[in-house]
Amino acid sequence: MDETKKHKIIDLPYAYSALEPYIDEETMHFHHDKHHQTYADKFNSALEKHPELLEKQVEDLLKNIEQLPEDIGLAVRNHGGGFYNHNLFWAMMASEGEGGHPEGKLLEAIERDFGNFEKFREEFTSTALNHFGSGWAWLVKGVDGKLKVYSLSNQDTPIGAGDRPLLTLDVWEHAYYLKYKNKRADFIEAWWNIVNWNEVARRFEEN
Ligand code: MN3
Repeated sequence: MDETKKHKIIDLPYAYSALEPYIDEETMHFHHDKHHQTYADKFNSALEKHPELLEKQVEDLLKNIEQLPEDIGLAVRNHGGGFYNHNLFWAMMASEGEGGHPEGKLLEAIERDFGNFEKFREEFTSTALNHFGSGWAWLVKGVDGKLKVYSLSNQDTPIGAGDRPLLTLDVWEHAYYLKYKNKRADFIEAWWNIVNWNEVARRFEEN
């Protein structure tokens, strides 16, 4: 297959140790270099069966899973979703103090749709904590402009439903087990320190 057409995982926009002590360097290596890379490899292998689909953006494929050839629909949903979700996840984090704060129009929308920032944070935290099994918690902007929080299982993404991802948290055990063991709540609490609010605001304001 044409190597240049393969989907590639993003390089981390910071050092592997940059999210310490909240996410440890070893977890970042396993998560990015092994787990994320495996999703990309399996996504590319599925597309090899229908090379014309390599011309398409991952977003287009994920928005139209129903229209994909039957033999690769599930692989695109799972591995294409895993490829896409992790690319978002890395960009939505930053070293402590580097990610800015929720402010301006983003903060206004959070206050409009959740009451205040603390209520938003509580809702996102409890959604991430109570998600049963593997999956992701999401803050999205709906087509009507409203912000919503929900979780999705496995590697499903909000974009099929037309929602724009603003912030996401991976709650698969591989995201936290090395450091936090079974304590997902501690991982979520720590993660709030390394949210890249500048990136969330950029996505919120994008046309
Ligand atoms: Mn993961």
